Formats: sequence, structure tokens, C-alpha cells
Amino acid sequence: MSQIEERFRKLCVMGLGYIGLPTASLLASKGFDVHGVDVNAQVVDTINQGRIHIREPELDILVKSAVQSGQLKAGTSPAAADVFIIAVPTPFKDGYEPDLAYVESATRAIASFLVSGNLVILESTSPVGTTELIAQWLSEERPDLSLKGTTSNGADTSVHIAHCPERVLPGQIIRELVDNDRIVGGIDEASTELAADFYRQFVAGQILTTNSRTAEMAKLTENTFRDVNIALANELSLICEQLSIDVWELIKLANHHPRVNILNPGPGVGGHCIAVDPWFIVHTAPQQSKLIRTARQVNTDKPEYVIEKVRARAARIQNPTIACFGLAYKPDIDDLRESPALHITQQLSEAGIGRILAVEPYIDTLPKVLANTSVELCDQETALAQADIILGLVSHRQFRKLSPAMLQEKIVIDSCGVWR
Ligand code: SAJ
Repeated sequence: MSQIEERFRKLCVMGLGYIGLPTASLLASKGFDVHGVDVNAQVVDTINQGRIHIREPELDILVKSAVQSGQLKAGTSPAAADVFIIAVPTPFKDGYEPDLAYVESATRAIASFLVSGNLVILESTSPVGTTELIAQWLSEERPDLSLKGTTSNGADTSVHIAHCPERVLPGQIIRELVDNDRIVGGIDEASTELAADFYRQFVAGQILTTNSRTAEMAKLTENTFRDVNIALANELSLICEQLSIDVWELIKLANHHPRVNILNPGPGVGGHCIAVDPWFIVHTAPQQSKLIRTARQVNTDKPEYVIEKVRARAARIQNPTIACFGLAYKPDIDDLRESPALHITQQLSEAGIGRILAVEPYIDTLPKVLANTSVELCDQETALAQADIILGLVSHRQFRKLSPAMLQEKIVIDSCGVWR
């Protein structure tokens, strides 16, 4: 990795959430001058005090030292920079229509700060065509700027625009920001080259170049691949139940084939990415996306299947106590965003089928959605002592250590193979 080149020294990072804040603080720690921007003034204040508003291993230390060293400053509006990184949310609206409002407002907000030679990078996972839309929005705001790779006297005088999708896994974001290979796709070759040079300043992985549309589709394809593969595992779990076959043993055996690698069934697919991104493809090419849409549906239906299973078992017990093991959206993290485990626990409580205990070693208090329910947060030992039904929802390391003897007297419903 090279020293920071002067042409990339000043950065403006739009959005200080799960991607923007780790990126801003990591780059600040590498010596870039980083101005981070968030629309939420409270978030900005927290960061300027050297504290963080999200949980991610190592992030607190990184932000604290980046702020103390003066390399990272946060504000509610953008500032002039060499490189502008857009890392704002791209959710969907009703009908799974992608919502680009945050990308559009971040783009329009930076427009007045742009000068020739600047680089604008979209990192947010986005539907195909979004990077081109950024060029369109910028040219509406700044008709004076050249946005195509034009050169004057051999020097490139245009503003460059590229997509470089984030690919980091929550829980190991800081390491993956450096180690992962990156795909970089510009709206023209000059933009691609400049963006690739920028990522070479701090990425240890390979920099793979393409155009912006392919880069956008590549990110969507990665998460869709995972969604479809998990849907296969989830569908197999239903088929196996019907045929009295142990799905975990089945998948383990099948995966011994050198060209088979089936993922794990679970209570559903959570988080902010895998359950969202496939819809971006379905929305843009609905006629061609039959498999992707069906896979999404299989995964969306899985929590209801788990709930029904618990209902059926609980109906045979008087005043049953049901212990839900795990609320997080996946193992060994405290992130409850779009968590199927949380949804299932909430639904079981609302269904009034018994006393509901929740065991989640990564939180101290129940999240808002459970605050006004009768769900009780308790430790593993209390749950094991009091519950009739033990429902495995998240394969946390701590749960995996439970010995079969401790579960012997219980009705165990293991939706994620935690006790396999
Ligand atoms: N899950 C299963 N079975 C499995 C694997 C996962 O049910 O075998 C479930 C998890 O429990 C969870 C959901 O899928 O509910 C998603 O978890 P995940 O670990 O597959 O992915 P995310 O959402 O945490 O992060 C993904 C990553 N994408 C890929 O691995 C292709 C990450 O690299 C992306 O950067 C991230 O999405 C993103 O931001 O798009």
C-alpha cells in the first residue's frame, strides 16, 4: 500500500451509519483529513465527543482516536473535499420500490462544493442505474461542471463519479474494510481509474474495475446469491420435516460433495441487506427475476412457520413457558435490526399462548418493540429452569455450549441448528 497521495487527502463522507462511520474513522486513522456528515445533529455531537451511536467491534477505539487526533470531524453539512463518499441508507418503499431519497439529497447537498478533479463515490448498495442518476442530479444542480471524462491540455477537468459497493460483514467491518477485494465501476473510464487509485490508498485486497452498472449489479448479486442459497436450505428444512429427515445431517452429507455448498436453514433472513437487496433486482427486472422473488418469499415465510410449530407444541401444555434463545439477527452480535428472532418472539407474545422468556446475552434491556409486551428478559439458567419449551432462534456461541443433558427434560424446537 502506498502513502496517501495529495489528490485524495481531503474526504467528505456523507452518512455516518454502519458503513459511513467505520469508513470515515478508518480513513482518518490512516491520515486522511475526514469531514463526516450526518443529518442527525445528535449523531454528529456524539461523534465529535469521540463516542459512537452504533455497536461494532473496535469502532469505539477507532472513532475516539480519530477525533482526538483531529483527523475526523463531524458536521451536519458537507465541506469542500477531494473525494466525496456517499454512504447513506437505501431502503425500499411500499411495494419493494427502492427509495433513493437519501442518495438524492446527499448528492444535491454536495453539489455546490464540487470543483473540477473531484471524485464522487457511491458506496450505498443501490439499484442498477443509480450512479448514472447521481450524474444526472449533479448536472441539474451544477450545469457548469463537466461530468464526463473530458480532458483539457492533457489534464482531466471533469468531476468523476463511481460506484464502489460496500461489502463488509457486520461484526468484522473494520478488518473487512481493508482486507476485502473491492469492485469499482465509474460512469466512464477516467472515473473508474481515479476511484480505483483512491481505494488502492488503503485497501489490501484486490481492486477490480468495471463500469458503474455492473458494479451495482455485482453487489446485488452477491447478497442475492446468499438469499437464494439460504432459501434452498430453508425449503429443505420444510421438506425434511415432512419426510422425517434430519435437515442438518442431510446438508452436512450433501456438502461433502466437492461442488455442493448449501448454507444453513434458520428462522428467517434478517439484517439490513440480504432481505432488501434482492428486491432491487426484482423491481428493476420483474419478468426475469422469478427465482429471486420466490427465494425471497420462502425466506420471508419462514418465521411464520416457526411460530406455527411453537403454537402446535404449546397447545398441548397447560400454561406453557416458552424460552426464546436469541433475539439478534444473526449469531454473536448484538444487532437486532430486521431480526426474525425478534419478530418471532414478539408474535409469540402477542399470540398469548403462554409466558415468554427471552435470552439474549448481547443486550441488557429489551428493545422498544418488546418493551410493552409481557416478554421477560432473563439469563440462560433461569430460562432453562423455568421453561417447558426451549426455542433456539440464534446460534450464539454461548448457547452452542449447552450440553444435551441440560435440555433433556425440555421440548426443544431448534430453528437454526444451534444444538446440533
Ligand atoms: N443466515 C441464514 N443461514 C445462513 C447464513 C445466514 O439463515 O447460512 C441468515 C442470518 O442469520 C441473518 C441473514 O441470513 O439473519 C443475513 O446474515 P449474513 O451473515 O448472511 O449477512 P449480513 O446481512 O450480515 O451481511 C451481508 C454480507 N453479504 C454476503 O455475505 C454476500 C456482507 O458481506 C455485506 O456487506 C452485507 O450483507 C451488506 O451490507 O450488504
